Amino acid sequence: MAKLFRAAIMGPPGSGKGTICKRIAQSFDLQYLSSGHYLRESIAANTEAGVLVRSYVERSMMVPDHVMTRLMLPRLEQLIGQSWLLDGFPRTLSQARALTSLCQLDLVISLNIPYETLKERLSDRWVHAASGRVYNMGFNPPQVKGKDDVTGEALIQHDDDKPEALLSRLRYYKDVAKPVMDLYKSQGILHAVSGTETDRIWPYINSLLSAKMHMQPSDAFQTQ
Ligand code: G5P
Repeated sequence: MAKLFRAAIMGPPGSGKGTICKRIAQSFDLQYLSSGHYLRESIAANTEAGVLVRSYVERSMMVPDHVMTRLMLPRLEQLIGQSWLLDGFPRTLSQARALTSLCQLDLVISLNIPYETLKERLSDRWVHAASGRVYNMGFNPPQVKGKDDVTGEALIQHDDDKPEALLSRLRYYKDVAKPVMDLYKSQGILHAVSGTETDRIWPYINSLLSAKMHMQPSDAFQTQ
């Protein structure tokens, strides 16, 4: 039987978590769980959680920990016995501790992307508000300028992607991410990856995953 493998990707806004996770999930056949996606989904469905988190997500502010863990942990509990990859969760020490109470991660990748690169990318980022689909005018442009590929609806740009707002978001990210990274470093599972282009980082991540998936200690009988 295949070994279980549980991984998470951390990184500041615009670091390429979503882009890289999609590649990993496809190449390694892992269940992919994105906190941002579940938040947007609950907002679109107008659930109780969606109403609660809307104002945070719209302003790119951190959703409170207890709401995030209530959103993510039940989904992970349903995946007992499966391998998965987390994008954007955990983001705080409290979230990381809640996750540890459920299961142990095998690998955490931290994307270390220079501020100038993030600024350039996010100022060029356009999103389809209803679905959260993300485009970049240079890297992955829509088929028709200003329109979503699937629905043809207009794309928008977030105020939070403007340079002043971005700088304070990145400072905040660093402060909350540091203790999370320290925790995973102390467990020997943190791998920091630096670079300015996803396509150049990808081969390294690809080899790292290939190596780890064949040597990590959990096995098919692991239940937590
Ligand atoms: P999200 O959706 O997790 P963020 O802000 O953490 O949102 P974001 O901005 O979506 O993360 P990303 O996933 O790291 O960025 O990066 P991406 O979307 O793949 O790439 C960014 C852009 O760069 C895209 O346009 C992409 O095409 C482009 N790009 C990628 N690689 C390259 C490259 O090599 N070159 C170029 N030129 N471009 C490239 O969470 C949304 C909100 O939900 C809340 C927060 O409010 C958050 O703001 N939230 C949480 N709150 C509390 N706790 C949690 N755990 C939370 N999770 C989410």
